[in-house]
Amino acid sequence: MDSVVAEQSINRIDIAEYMAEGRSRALALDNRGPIRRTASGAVEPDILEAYWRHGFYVFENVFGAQELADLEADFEDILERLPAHKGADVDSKGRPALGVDCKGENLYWSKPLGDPWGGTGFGQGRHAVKMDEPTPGQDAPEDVVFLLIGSLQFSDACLRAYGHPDLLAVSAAVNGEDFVPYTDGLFIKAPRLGASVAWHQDGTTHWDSPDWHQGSHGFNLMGQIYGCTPENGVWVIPGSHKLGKVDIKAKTEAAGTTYLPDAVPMVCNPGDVVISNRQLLHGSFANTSDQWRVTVNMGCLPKNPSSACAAAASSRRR
Ligand SMILES: O=C(O)CCC(=O)C(=O)O
Repeated sequence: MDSVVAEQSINRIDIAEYMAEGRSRALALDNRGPIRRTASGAVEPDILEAYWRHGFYVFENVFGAQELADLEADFEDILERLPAHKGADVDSKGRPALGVDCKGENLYWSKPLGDPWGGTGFGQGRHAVKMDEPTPGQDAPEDVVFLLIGSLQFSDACLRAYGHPDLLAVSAAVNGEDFVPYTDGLFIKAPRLGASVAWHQDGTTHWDSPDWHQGSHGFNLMGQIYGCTPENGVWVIPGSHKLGKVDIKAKTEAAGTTYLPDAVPMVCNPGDVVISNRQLLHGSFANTSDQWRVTVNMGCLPKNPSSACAAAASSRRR
């Protein structure tokens, strides 16, 4: 924790206070609760209205005890099968490591508590500003996996989560009936090791489109296996999905810090799932806390991004 104290003086803010205030601001928003449906099975309109207004909504208790146990068991199996270290072909037990036979890049590594993408060209330069990189403990490994892409091929529980009927109903309500899944991954934030994901907006294709709208780049569903806290969770700027491309450098320079004062954290219990508009300005700090955060990331895009979903058309325009 010494390193966190050091960062406080650099940024001249009290990190503990920032976390506590962010939590209060997040819990004061009217964007959390179970997925509620009307008698005809539609997602309740007030949920959709709050989603479009804030750009995110915390669905509580989506995964039940058995689904959570399955997700946790699969995640633990995945952890065991990771390469013993960056570049290794075998896991810590000498077996062929997960992903070594995959053609695509499945594993993303970082220095512990690092920010591998901030200020780099990764993702078409969308992570414009580097976050704080606290010093890890002396027993920390050289590198840690913080993102696994292609989780559905490694976990049936993740596959089942993707097909959760309530989440598919939410997807149809937001995107319109014709939508496509586009990503599957696990963001892995190990206690006292997990990397930061610098502030960014997702999506690269439709920012300059003449019929760009609040839903053009779809959304992510972020299922929480262990819950998430201000210290280890994703932070967002509510409403920023309506702004178009945000100048992140100018914003952090104006704030004098990457601990943006208008941001709020996603606060979740195990089994909660956040729907998060990909155009929201969002990011996460290095996980200096003692708690795991593992996000089961699932995303859906409208099949035709320029067509407005009838239910949301009136509230989704810029
Ligand atoms: O989970 C995180 O820390 C970052 C997630 C994120 O940036 C994303 O899903 O686009």
